[in-house]
Amino acid sequence: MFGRQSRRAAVGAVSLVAVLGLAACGSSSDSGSGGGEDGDLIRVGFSQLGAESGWRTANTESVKASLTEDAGFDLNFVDAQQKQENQIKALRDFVAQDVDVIAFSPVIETGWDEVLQEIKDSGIPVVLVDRTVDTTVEDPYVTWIGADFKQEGTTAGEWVEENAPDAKIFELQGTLGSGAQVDREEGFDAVVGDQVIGKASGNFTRAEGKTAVEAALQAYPEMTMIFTHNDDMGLGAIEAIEAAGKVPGEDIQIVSVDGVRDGLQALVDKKFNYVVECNPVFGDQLAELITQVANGEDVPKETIVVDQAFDQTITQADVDARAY
Ligand code: GYE
Repeated sequence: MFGRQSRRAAVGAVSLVAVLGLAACGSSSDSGSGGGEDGDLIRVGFSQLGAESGWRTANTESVKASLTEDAGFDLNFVDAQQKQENQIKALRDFVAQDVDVIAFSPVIETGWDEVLQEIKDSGIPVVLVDRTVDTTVEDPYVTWIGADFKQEGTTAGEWVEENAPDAKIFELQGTLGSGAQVDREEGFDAVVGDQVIGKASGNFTRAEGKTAVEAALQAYPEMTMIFTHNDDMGLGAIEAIEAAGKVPGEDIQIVSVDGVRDGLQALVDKKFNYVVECNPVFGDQLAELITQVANGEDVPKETIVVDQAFDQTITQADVDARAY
C-alpha cells in the first residue's frame, strides 16, 4: 500500500459533514472499489467494542459483509467484549502489524489518549466508527461515521412531551461514559428531564436491563414509563415488568432507541410505545471511506447516518421486512 507520507497527507480531511440516509445504502458489491491503486488489498484493523446487543450484531454483520477480500480488503476484525483494555490491546496489535487503516468503535469516550497518540506517531490513519472519543490528542482521527445520538434522545423526549407529559420516567442508561449513553441522555433530559425520577445503567444488554428494572420497580413504585437507551435493555425491562404482574406498554410505557427487529416486534405487540431508530447498516459507506482514506483522498470529517422513528401504527409486515 501507501507509504507513511501519503498516510499523513490523508489526515488532512476536509471539514464537511456528509449526511447519508437509507437511500444511500447500496449493496455491498458497489462499495470498496477494489483496493489501492497498486491492486493490493487494503489492510484494515477493526476493533469492534463487543456483541452486547442486536444493534451491534447487525453492525458487525454489515461491516464484515462490506469489508471483504472481493471488495479489496484484508480485514482483521477483533471483538473486545465490551472491555476497553481489550480494545487498547487490539489497537496496539494493529500498530505492530502496520495495517493501512485502523477503524474502531470505542466502548466509552475517555481513556484513549495514550493509545491514540501511539497510533498518531505510527502515521496510521484512524476511522472512528459509531461511538465517539473525548481525548486531548489533536486530530485523533481522519473521519467519523455514526448516528446523531443527541438527536435520538431529543426525538424520544419530544414524543414523551407530546404524548405523556405526566409520565414519571425511569431512565435506563446504556454503558456509562459511552457516547451513545451520554448524548442520548443529554438530548432526552433537555426536553423532559423534569419528568425523570430515577436512572440506572443496564450496560446495553438485555440481562442487565432486566436486573436494573427489577431494582427500579422496588425503588420507584410510582414509575409509569421507562426511557431505555436501547431495545435490548427494553426487552429485559418487559420481562421484569411482567414478572412483577404489570403490563408493559400500559401500566409502564416503554420508549426505546435502535429499532432492531425484536424491538419493533415489541412495538407491534404494544409492549413498547415508541422507538427511535439507530441504523447499524453502514458497512458500505464505511468501506468507501476506508478506501478513500487509504488512497490519501479527502473525506468529510463526519458522516451522519440518518434515523427515523416508529410508533404503534407500525405493522407486522413492516417488522417482517426489517433487515436486522
Ligand atoms: O444503540 C446499542 C449498542 O453505540 C449506537 O450500542 C450504538 C449503541 C446501540 O449496544 O444497542
